[in-house]
Amino acid sequence: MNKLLTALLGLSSGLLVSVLFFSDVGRQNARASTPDGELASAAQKVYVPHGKKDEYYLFSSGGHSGQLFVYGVPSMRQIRIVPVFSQDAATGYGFDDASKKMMGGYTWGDFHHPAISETAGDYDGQFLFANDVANNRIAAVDLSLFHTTDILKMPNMGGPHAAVFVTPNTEYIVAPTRFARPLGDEYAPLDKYKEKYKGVVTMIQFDRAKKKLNLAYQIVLPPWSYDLSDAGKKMSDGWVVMTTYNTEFATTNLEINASQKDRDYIVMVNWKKLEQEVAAGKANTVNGVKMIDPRDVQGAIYAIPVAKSPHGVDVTPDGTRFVASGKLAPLMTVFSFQKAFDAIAKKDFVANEFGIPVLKYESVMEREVDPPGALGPLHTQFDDRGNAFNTMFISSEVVKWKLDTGEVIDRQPVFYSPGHATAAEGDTAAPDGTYLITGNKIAKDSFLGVGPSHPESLDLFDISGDKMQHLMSVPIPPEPHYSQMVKADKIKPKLIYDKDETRPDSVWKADDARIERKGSEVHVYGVAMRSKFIFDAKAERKDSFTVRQGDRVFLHITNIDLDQDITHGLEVMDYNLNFEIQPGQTSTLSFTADKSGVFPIYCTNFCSALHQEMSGHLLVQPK
Ligand code: K7E
Ligand code: CUA
Repeated sequence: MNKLLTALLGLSSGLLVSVLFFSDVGRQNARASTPDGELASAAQKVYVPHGKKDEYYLFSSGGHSGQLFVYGVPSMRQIRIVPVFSQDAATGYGFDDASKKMMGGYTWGDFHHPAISETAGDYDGQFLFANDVANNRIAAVDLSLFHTTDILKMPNMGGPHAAVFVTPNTEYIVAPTRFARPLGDEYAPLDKYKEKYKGVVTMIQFDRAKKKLNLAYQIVLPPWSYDLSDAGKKMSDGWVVMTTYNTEFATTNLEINASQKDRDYIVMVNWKKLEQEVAAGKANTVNGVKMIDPRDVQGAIYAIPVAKSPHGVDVTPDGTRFVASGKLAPLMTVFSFQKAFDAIAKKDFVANEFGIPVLKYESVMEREVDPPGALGPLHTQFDDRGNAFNTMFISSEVVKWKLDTGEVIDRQPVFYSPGHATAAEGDTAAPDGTYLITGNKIAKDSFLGVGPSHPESLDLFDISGDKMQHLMSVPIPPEPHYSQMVKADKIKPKLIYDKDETRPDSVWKADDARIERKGSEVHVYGVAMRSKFIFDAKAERKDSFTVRQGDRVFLHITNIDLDQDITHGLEVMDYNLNFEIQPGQTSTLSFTADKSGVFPIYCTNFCSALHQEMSGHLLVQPK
């Protein structure tokens, strides 16, 4: 066991905690002695006066909150929370019928890695994709509405952690699994791990017109753990690279048992080849999904040894290299796609693991970068001038180094323990080289205390010069893993929902509001407008309606205020119901009126001076 592993394992015994503590005292002192001039320059760079807008949107994953956090850069003001995998009372997400159905019975998700849709290797700003590691789902968020438009459940998976990464034209959204599991929801004891358990990569397509995700096919792999992945671009377009750990096949006590071997693997898969094979009908069907074994396809899969238990793997903007970060070996390894292709052509293989040809490390590796004292590299980002930026979880810093030479150019402290970093336009073929944020796991002394658990934080750096400049820290709810920083003018938000006159449940004129009864179903086709609800235009009291106890009630409400920012909400008292209807939107909320009595209804979203008057009644006649 090396020293670092001992230190990592010492986390539970408090050893690592004290290591962190000492280095942080040094950081606090360094921060306190920052010259005033430097502080003033940092303050000026992040100040965005009222009336001016930020240069970038930052979309940060919300981890186990299941949400997407939207910030502006460089002000680092939080602008929005978009619910993706978790219920949200503020927007009624997970309450109305459509979003409830989309969530598929789950009330939360563990969202790690957002990816913006790409066209020709550039963020096109139309959609954002998200993964739920806990419940095997992928979501698509429409960035014109800032609303989740589809969620896809993936069978045969064990936590799509290495997701989501998109290919350069969003041909595929790539989602490799973290835990190997028996296919088809089958039972198999852990003793049968090596034979019965499988790793899987799900390849998903997205229909932009219908805003729908579709399962294209799955790739079956050895039962290793797939940690992170990235898609090739330009000369490496067509390939996906993934880091693995637990190539030891450990089934218990992974912190020790999955860290035995000196090397794990980077797996390279050629999705263009597999796509052709699947199209030619060469796939099996498992649990309703087309599944292909890449070992049956000549030239579709290779493994490259890499320093043990790597975490991130990131393809350079020009697509010529990929950089792996060694969680347990404190170094970054630069690999060359060209060298890999040459080694494949020469059949320069050292072994065969599970039927996968293993390329010789020395033949594919270009350089190892090992800055002294820099510990716990997790993720790599890039600028437009050939530099790489690495987060160091244990030594709490960002290291800037030259891709061509491995020369370390700058190191700056982070407050504290960064996981991912995100560079402006970072995943594109042409990053901006302006800003970098780190998603930090520990905030410690950074903000006012809020009890035993502190917020997580984001640190913003100006990376336009040779030296990085730390500009500010902001708190963020749990938990920032990866994020996407995209030029503000690429996002085209709509001000009003498109008026869809073809929807049978929409009502666009107040006079058309009506109630239809079908047996025990009551359908209310109503409108919300400043400052009233109209449920039944013909009734004496248009803002109230009566049902019988046990009826199933459907509230189809259209917000006919076609005016930006005029949003209405609707709650039904004591029924635990609330939803939001944005301008031009029709939303349906259904429930069973199982309690008899009188239940006030009111608008929950402040919409006009007479918002308080925007109310009515649900009357439920006892059985
Ligand atoms: Cu937090 Cu990308 Cu799930 Cu690394 S992962 S830190
Ligand atoms: Cu409508 Cu408040």
